[in-house]
Amino acid sequence: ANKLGSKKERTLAMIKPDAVTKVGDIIQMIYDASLIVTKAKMTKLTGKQAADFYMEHQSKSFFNNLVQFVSSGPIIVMELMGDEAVSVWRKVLGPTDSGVARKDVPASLRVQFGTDGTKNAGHGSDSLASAARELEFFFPSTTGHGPTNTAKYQDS
Ligand code: RTP
Ligand code: MG
Repeated sequence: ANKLGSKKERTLAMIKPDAVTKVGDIIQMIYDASLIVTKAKMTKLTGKQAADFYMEHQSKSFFNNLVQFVSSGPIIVMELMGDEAVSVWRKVLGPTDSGVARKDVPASLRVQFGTDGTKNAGHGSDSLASAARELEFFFPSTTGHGPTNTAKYQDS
């Protein structure tokens, strides 16, 4: 914690396929929340990679829809950094269901750019532990043996 009692954190933000064209507005929302973008890339997940990423939800009724949706087109993933980045970014996203989120004031990212409980524009890590796993998934740490890393995740 710093002098003000807040903690610098990193989190994984994903702009889902339904909102990649809104990347400009979304980056503005990131800056307005006093977070900074420290890593970013546009990519596309295979169904298997999407299932891996969301494996905590594999027993849920919505799992197949979720995997299908998140692998349906390009996504943008970012490492965000700032005071309490994990909770701050989830607050920017708003409630999971964009339909429910629509009742929120002020308008969250999911209100503005999402559609429903599945097509909801964005993802944010839900804890520091999730953030560590998800950042490693998309931005694997290199082991110091030159420019090629042995990524669990690779662009394809
Ligand atoms: P996320 O992980 O994407 O940041 O979203 P979240 O924490 O707010 O919600 P979570 O419960 O982790 O669900 C992950 C994603 O699955 C899709 N979903 N569909 N009932 C449904 O149709 C349903 N419920 C969840 C959403 O895309 C949600 O963001
Ligand atoms: Mg979640």
